[in-house]
Amino acid sequence: QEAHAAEMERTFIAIKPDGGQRGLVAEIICRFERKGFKLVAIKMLVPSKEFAQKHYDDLKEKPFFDGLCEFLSSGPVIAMVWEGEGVIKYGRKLIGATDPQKSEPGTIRGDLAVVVGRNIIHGSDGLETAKNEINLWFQPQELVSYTSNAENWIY
Ligand code: FUP
Repeated sequence: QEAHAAEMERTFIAIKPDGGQRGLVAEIICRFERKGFKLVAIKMLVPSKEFAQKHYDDLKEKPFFDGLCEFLSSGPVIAMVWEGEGVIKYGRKLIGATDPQKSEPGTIRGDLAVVVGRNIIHGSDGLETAKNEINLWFQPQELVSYTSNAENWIY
């Protein structure tokens, strides 16, 4: 069981400041939880602008980079690690397209957001970025190892 959990795929998910301000934290967590993914780390923090710049480092050449980092550091962020088979790719599916005008209804951004600069949630886009982002946002001891009874029924 322990070895199984260690091998399970993980992704970094963050509710951005707009999600918190709009009272959408429970709604967003609920969608990952009821799908069958497992929450293994969660904390609330206001990231510094420097930290936001690190998080979005691969977008530093984009014209919206400064505004994006300013925004991410403008209020509380709910940082999480979710675990489960296919959680990186399927997490992105739950989240929906980057631009909420293009996200399908039924997705988090499709149902709950309107503009790309306020798209309420972040999710890692691949195995490598997931590892990097989890390492950036969390200390190893903040990732909680536990067995949930539900897992026996999900898998
Ligand atoms: P995503 O992985 O869906 O979060 O999308 P990106 O990594 O491409 O973009 C990261 C964030 O930059 C988006 F969540 C919102 C912001 N962004 C803009 O503000 N304008 C754009 O044209 C594209 C992205």
